Amino acid sequence: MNLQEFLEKSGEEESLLSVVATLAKGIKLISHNIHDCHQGEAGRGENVCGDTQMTLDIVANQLLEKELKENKYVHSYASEEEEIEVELNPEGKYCIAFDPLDGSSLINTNLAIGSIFGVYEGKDFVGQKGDNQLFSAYAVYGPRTTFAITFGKGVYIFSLNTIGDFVLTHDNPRVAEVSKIFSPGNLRAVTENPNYLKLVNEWMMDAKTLRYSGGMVPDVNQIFCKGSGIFSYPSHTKYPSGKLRLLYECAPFAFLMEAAGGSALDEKGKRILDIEVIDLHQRSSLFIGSKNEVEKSVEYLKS
Ligand code: FBP
Repeated sequence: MNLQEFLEKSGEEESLLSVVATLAKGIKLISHNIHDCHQGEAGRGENVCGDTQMTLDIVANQLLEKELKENKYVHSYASEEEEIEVELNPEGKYCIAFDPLDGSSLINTNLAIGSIFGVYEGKDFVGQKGDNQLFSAYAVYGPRTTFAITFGKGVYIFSLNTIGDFVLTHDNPRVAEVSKIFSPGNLRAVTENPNYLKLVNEWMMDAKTLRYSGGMVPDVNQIFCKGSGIFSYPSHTKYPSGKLRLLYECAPFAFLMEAAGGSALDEKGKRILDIEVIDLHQRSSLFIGSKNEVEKSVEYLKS
């Protein structure tokens, strides 16, 4: 089944489906730009023609802005690349939060990167909670380009084929309560947080398998694809509230994870989807993945 057929059968509102189709188009364009080697070196100042090259984060942001502006249902967007919210269509009914290119520092080493989206009804984000999302999604740009989506029940992962169609390749994967895989982000925190050191040691002594790429999108994506796992990113001195952004990274992934039976908490044990947005760029710590592992980890951090 391709994405269009899936959306037609979903029973979701026409306007929301049209936004999903717009995001899918944006992802194809971003994927194309990533694979264009002229863009791959972007961010080095001027190109051979003397034009200032833009980093791919900015290119991705502009591509999404252009596509979303053409969709009358989109009121506004907030992006990790923009300081403030950008209004697109005053009559629109949805606002969309996104990280256009997460992990862009990994591009030149050719590791996987991604885009992340959260869609809300309304005209702004402040005062919203992740729980209010109507739809969230992410794209992975790896050896394959994939698009994982949820309307809140079940996760569906589509892979881009050679004729430009997204085809369903992971039909409602579930995330088991326990896991033998761990992805420990921000290991620097062990130098000042003995509880995190204890937790990572516990994972190692449990003979869990380490899978960590340095990009949150591929690292959490593998939890859906393998059906279990835990990804952690606690706070430490450099990032006292955690590094990852609530609106662009934590909330969309938490919405997907709960839809697949997993869990997402901050290091104090608060459910990510219950945290109110008070600032577009607010940060959070994050423990996400297999439910029992997430709960146990947070207990460790609190002890
Ligand atoms: P950006 O928001 O700056 O893109 O950073 C996000 C991210 O790249 C995540 O994908 C990843 O999990 C994390 O930073 C890794 O950060 P670090 O290597 O600094 O621990």
